[in-house]
Amino acid sequence: ASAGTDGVVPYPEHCARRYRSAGYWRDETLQEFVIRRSDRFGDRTALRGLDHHGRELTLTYRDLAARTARVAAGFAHHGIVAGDRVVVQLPNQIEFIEAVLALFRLGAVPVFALPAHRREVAHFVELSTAAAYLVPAVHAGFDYREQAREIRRSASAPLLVVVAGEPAEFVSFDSLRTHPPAADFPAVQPGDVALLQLSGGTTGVPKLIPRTHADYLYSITASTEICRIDTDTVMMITLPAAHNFPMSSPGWLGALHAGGQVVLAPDPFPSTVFGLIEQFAVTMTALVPPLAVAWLSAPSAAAHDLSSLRVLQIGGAKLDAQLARRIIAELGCTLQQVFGMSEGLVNYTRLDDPEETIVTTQGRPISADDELRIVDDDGMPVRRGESGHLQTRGPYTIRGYYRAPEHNAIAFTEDGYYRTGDIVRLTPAGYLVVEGRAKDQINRCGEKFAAAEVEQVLLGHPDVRDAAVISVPDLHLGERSCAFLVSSGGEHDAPSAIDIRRFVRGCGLAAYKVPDQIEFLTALPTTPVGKVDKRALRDRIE
Ligand code: J2J
Repeated sequence: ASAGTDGVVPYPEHCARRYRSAGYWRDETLQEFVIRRSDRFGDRTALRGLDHHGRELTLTYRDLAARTARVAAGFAHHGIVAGDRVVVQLPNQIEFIEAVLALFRLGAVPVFALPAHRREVAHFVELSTAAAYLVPAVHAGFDYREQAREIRRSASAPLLVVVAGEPAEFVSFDSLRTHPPAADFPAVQPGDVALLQLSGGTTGVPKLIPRTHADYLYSITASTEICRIDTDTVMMITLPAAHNFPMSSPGWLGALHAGGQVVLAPDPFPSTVFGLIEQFAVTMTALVPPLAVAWLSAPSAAAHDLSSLRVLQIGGAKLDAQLARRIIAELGCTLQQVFGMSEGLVNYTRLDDPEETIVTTQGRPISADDELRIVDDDGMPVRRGESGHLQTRGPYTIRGYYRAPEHNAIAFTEDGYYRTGDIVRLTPAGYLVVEGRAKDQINRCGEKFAAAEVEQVLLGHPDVRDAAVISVPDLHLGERSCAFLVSSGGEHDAPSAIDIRRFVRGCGLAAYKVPDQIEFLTALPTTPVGKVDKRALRDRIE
């Protein structure tokens, strides 16, 4: 089955025609991306970072294209062909970029997992019927080969495992590079699926987001213009490079598209990134709000020259206006708020907007053809300026999750709008202000996950009879998660918080989903219709 059409909800033909004639969707694809960039920017520096050996590398556009060609040939040698899905789970290292660009070359479809994911990966492999899985050997103390073994054991189809590091019984990434570049690969079409991004999720398991070559490239190139990315840009990738934000808004793909430099930060902490900013004269990077707090309060800020930093993008979670003002005052750079989503729609404050707009709004859409609808609980449009549920459709917003018809019936309106689950209002100037969230999700440090996913796991504990997970405002994380549990043995026989945490981890959930706070109740409060009353739980914490 090809990822070109199967399981993907297409854009209606009249919309596709409009997006092409308006010039949003072009003939360009991500398949030729690295070759075209190399033709144009050959000897310029494209990428700096560590490889899996811990070596510091600097690659020109020509180097990157040459390596990509070899890695693509290596994947092809092992049977990966156009349309195959390949789950990529690598940290911010050179091999991540090489692998993704090589898969694009082949017309294969990367599926982006985060290094923190554990049992989630088995789900991505199954859902996408992946042909291959790409991992580090050991990263942050975790042996991914062990995880690969387990996934391979339970997978319903053969799975090629490629390891960036000591491969054990698997294929080593280094060996992929030994293959002579192939002459050519079958051409993909602009409307084909280029990649599968992860959704934060609002149900038991995270959904996959099919983005096409044309729609993704449009959002990237339009973003490079809005953010004024050019050959002088030095973009540091501070967040995990697999995230939609640092990948495409405009992210590392945008920086490479415009001929700039990409610097991969192996971790986002001041002790690492301040040195990189100084060493490579970084001009721009993207952060989530809790990281910005960590940067501002780092004692080492004064010891480094951060004056090269021109634009700091903050997004992924709500940025408090006071913090926004502090960032501008203390870092002395232009702040850009970014309110985006892997499903598509991205809003930016513009670089020359008045400071008040930058501080108090989350920006406006990329495209004149981004359609926004703000509705009340009954789906009726609210009066302009009032807050309501944001629905959107447009030239780079998906019409459905991958292989998820039942969920799509809920997550999308009949006329193709995506129900973002965000509560927003519009300012008179047409800027969005994010007021809250209707979806049952936790946004912890910018990592989103569904409350239901953790609740299901908690209910599997033999001593837990009922469970509800909510988000609670947190000084350091933005939001932390709190699990309310009802023990089967009654109040005095409740398991310990340590036991619960160990259990959740043992079930293989990513660490960021393990409840930060655990409270026991004799019963969960319910609403008149018998649903768990999460508002009452929230009030309890406050
Ligand atoms: C409040 N909530 C925000 C913001 C995202 C660019 C930037 C971010 C993402 C991203 C992205 C917010 N203020 N500034 O993909 O390309 C919350 C909303 C939204 C959800 C999407 C990009 N910016 N959010 O964060 O898919 O709830 O994408 O619906 O990870 O994050 O999360 P995600």
